[in-house]
Amino acid sequence: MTRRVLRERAAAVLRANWTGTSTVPSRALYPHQWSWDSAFIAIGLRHLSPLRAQSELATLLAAQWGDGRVPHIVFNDAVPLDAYFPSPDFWRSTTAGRGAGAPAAVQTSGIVQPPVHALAAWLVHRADPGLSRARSFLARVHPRLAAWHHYLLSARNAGGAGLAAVLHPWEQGMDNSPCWDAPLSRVEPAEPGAFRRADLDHGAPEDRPTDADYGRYVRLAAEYRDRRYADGDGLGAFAVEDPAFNALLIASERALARIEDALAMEAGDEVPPGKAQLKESARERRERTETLTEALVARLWDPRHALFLCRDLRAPGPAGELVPERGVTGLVPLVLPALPPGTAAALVRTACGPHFGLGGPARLVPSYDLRGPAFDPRRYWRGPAWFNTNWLVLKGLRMYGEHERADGLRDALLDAAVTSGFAEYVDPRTARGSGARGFGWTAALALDLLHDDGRSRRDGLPEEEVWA
Ligand code: 9WN
Repeated sequence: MTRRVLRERAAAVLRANWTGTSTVPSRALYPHQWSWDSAFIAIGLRHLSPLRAQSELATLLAAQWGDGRVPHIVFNDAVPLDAYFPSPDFWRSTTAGRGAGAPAAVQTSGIVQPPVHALAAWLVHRADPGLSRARSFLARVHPRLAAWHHYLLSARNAGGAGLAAVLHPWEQGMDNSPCWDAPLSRVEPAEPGAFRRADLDHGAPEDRPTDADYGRYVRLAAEYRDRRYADGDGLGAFAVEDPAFNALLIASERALARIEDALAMEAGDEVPPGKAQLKESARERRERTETLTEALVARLWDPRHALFLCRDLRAPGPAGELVPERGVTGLVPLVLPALPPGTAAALVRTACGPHFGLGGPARLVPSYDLRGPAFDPRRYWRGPAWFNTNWLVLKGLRMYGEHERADGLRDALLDAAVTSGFAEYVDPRTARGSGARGFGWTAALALDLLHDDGRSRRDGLPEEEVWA
């Protein structure tokens, strides 16, 4: 398969999933706009159409709530209610979310997803800085991204150490990861008859979360809604500090500092935010990336596993406890440049060791421990390899100079993407596809990986800068 054919096929997926203002992850399974999907999709789309990539992010951010949260789903009101569950009539954003500032003009969910957006916005800007300036792209997204990060750093600082907590497995994005089994075990599932899953109309039951998991997802989301999406002392039964979520927040803080630097170059001091204010904010963000990285290491690094683990804030004890499960989330902090000495090397050894098997039994990084008791190569986030997490691990390998391993992973990802028909996820050992086909971020990140060649690291192409 030539690079040209791969590019055409990936572009065709993104065209087919484009609605005119954003891209659906999958026409059948996920027929609305999803938050972190859109960020990854914009990262790939910038190679085809920087204009569409800008619109992708602008559409998502237009649905931001007054309190700063960016909802995990923005619903398309032309899609029938029964096409996806939970639908707008479950979330009731315009009524239950009114106090938290949910928009009146569009229906959304009330939970969030990982903050990949500032990173995506910076990469989209760098793909065509002229177009970006002509359309004031950075100036338009900057206040929304700043409010989004502020929300996560304040309202979600449930553990008090500065890290953001997720209140629902859907917020972290790796929905049925075994990392959630212990924290979720305290949640009473909703009655099976109280809801109807739409995902099983399109996906094989053995590829998807179980009914018991769904019952717990529904209970948690309904309780949050019934608290009118208020954060603070009344946090619900599930609160977890997650390594990938926080690593992405830190990487996005760095990107937001770069965005502020770029805006400061053009700003005067007459109209706020002026040059001085932008520069000061960028400086504060850089400092914060350091303190947050320290907090991430202090709270979530586990030397025994040589991996970052999730912290279950609802477990007994003043700071909750670490969940002793190896999920791919624990490898994602490799994208951070300022890890303490030895930590990155230990993470690379873990990625390539018996539990994740990269370069050995696994072609792609599995979502969960190959040797773990809950490993299942087909079921969603309990083993299969996903393209977004693999893309992040690959960026981390590059960051720490592991170029041979990164090249091998890139080639395996491109091959798996095209042979699986741009599957949602694949068996990490055989690359056999599961879940949706024509999946948005698989196509987008394959497109991006076509640009991840030896040249970018020699010449320091713009996208490399953001990771360094
Ligand atoms: C719930 C859209 C989303 C991804 C998530 C993935 C899956 C939804 C679902 O699909 O979650 O948000 O219905 O299972 O787990 O990461 O953003 O692609």
